Amino acid sequence: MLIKKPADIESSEITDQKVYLNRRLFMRGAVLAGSVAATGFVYRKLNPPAAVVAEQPKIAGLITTPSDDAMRKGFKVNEPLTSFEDISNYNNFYEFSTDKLPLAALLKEVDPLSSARYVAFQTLLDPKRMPNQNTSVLDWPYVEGLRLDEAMNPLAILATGLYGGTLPPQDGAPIRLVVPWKYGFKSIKSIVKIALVADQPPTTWNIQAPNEYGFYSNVNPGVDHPRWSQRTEHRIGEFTARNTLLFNGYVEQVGYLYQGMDLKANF
Ligand SMILES: Nc1nc2c(c(=O)[nH]1)N[C@H]1C(S)=C(S)[C@@H](COP(=O)(O)O)O[C@H]1N2
Ligand SMILES: [Mo]
Repeated sequence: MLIKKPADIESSEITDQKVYLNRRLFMRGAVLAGSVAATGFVYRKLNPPAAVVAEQPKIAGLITTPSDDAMRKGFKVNEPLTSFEDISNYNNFYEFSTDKLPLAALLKEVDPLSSARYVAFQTLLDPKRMPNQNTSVLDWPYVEGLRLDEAMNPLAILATGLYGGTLPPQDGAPIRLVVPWKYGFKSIKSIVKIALVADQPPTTWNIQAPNEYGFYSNVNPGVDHPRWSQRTEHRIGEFTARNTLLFNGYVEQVGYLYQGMDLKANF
């Protein structure tokens, strides 16, 4: 099987780390900038320019308690900022983890029974630390699932890191699924339970809106969401739309999984 190796992927195809980590701010900024008249002001407020590192006095290894004045000025280090060049090129794999294990390796390790046809995943249920679990916006805990052969595909990744560092909480620490050929919600975060099951397991967005979100949720420009087209997509940090690619461009790697299936019926 062919898998895109780091060398096959142009660095221009990888989302810059700064852009990735700030994308919510960015998207908020973009929405407001589009809808509010004072665009420049609002945009600058939500996306302040990068902090300038001021010349710092040498403190020769002394650990001091910061004065109120220093605290007001904010956090600064006696280090030059990492260059944009370094940040955008220090990636060894896609925009994802370097610490990754294909899910397949784990499944082989447990040697599934022949009756196991699906893999079911469950997120941590902890309303104290995840306050929205006190609301009924979704059915908690978040659950997801894959067919066993999908889960065995080397592109179905269990990730514990991002850009060579540990996985930030908001990206699903300590361990999450990454299924690059499916829509984002299949990539369940902060997993606490993985089960091999005989029947197709329930999935959160399918429970929420069964006519809008199917079990498969493969990226497919030819199958529209009932409320919007899937023909084009916007990449984070880009202003112009791109054509959506079938299976997010991984036809060669995952196409065999869906041979002969009606992808409109199995959306
Ligand atoms: N447990 C859990 N996993 C989740 C979600 C969630 O709300 N809870 N959101 C999903 C959605 S809708 C998307 S688009 C991706 C986003 O992952 P990212 O924030 O790391 O890009 O996570 C998915 N995994
Ligand atoms: Mo999403």
